[in-house]
Amino acid sequence: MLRRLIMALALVPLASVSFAAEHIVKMVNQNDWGAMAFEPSFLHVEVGDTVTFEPTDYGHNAVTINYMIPRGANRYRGKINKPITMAINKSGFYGIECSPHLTMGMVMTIQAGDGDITEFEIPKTLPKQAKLRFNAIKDYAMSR
Ligand SMILES: [Cu+2]
Repeated sequence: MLRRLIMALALVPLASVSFAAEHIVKMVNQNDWGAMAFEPSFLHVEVGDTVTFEPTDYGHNAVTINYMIPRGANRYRGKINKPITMAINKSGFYGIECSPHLTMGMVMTIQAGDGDITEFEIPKTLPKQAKLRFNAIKDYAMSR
């Protein structure tokens, strides 16, 4: 009995430890999504993971679009040409923009945890190119 209890206790830490993943997103002037883009532009993570945006090309930043993130999610505003690490603390969908290139469609989507991509809402008030990119990302995510 005691031995069983000790064994059970010994297993607890292993069972409760989850390894947070660190994801990298590059900010580039051109990729398969078009001019001014995040690579990748769709990223599926788990709550507790981090996402680091790297200024691979010149003149970009990464900012949470605060009306396109889960309630209570961390908000971030990266500086131009600087990396920024975002800690993903809520499940759901996150819209991310590059501020200088939002009007050129430089946006990306993070899915945290399980979710239905059809529930990712793309506000009509966004610039046209940003809406187009978000819709293309959504189509891509649905086709996976
Ligand atoms: Cu940019």
